[in-house]
Amino acid sequence: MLNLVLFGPPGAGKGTQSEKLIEQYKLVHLSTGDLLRSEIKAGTELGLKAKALMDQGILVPDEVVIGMIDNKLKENRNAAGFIFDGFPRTVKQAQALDALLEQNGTSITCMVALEVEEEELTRRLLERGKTSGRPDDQNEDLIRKRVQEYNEKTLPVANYYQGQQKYSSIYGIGAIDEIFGKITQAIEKASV
Ligand code: B4P
Repeated sequence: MLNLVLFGPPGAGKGTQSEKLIEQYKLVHLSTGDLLRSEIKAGTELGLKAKALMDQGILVPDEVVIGMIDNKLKENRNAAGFIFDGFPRTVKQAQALDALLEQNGTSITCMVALEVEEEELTRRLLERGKTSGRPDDQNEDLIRKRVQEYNEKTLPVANYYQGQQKYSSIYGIGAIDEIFGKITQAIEKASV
């Protein structure tokens, strides 16, 4: 079973690369950002609470996202593996994910971190904001806030996987297919 964590700051290319990885490895894609946005679209109570935070560039509480992932893992018991995109975003989420996977007799295979400078992240997200309709992509201050949240709360997750010798880092600027090639190399190396 292949369980991959795709890691990196907002706009690093996690969603973009996930689409290609799902096709290549037939994994179930679990993006907490997408799951939260579908709750918002459906107008659920969870969605309303999440929207208030996401529109300010702030992380949603751990319990909320851990609960969503727990449900999705249960719904997909027979999957060939999972790609976790935008999750875990805190050390508490990483610990919870390990515990949930252990209950199913499996574990994370590897974490691949995409490294992209802040200037390029801002440029990409503002560009996406022109067509995505995502409020969190349309304002430079908000993007700065999201990067700040990442640096403070999410970066320690990299150390967590480093401690488990499951971490690899890839430079995320360049052609999408070139970056994809480097990610698949890292996965193959971790899977032997
Ligand atoms: P996400 O939906 O995860 O948002 P993201 O980080 O912006 O997405 P991503 O990084 O996948 O975008 P991509 O690079 O593919 O989260 C949104 C919000 O939800 C968070 O701020 C938070 O509030 C909340 N949330 C989500 N998960 C949570 C969790 N676990 N805990 C708490 N809160 C959570 O795409 C960016 C753009 O770059 C695209 O337009 C793409 O075309 C472009 N691009 C990609 N690769 C490129 C390349 N190589 N060259 C040029 N452009 C490229």
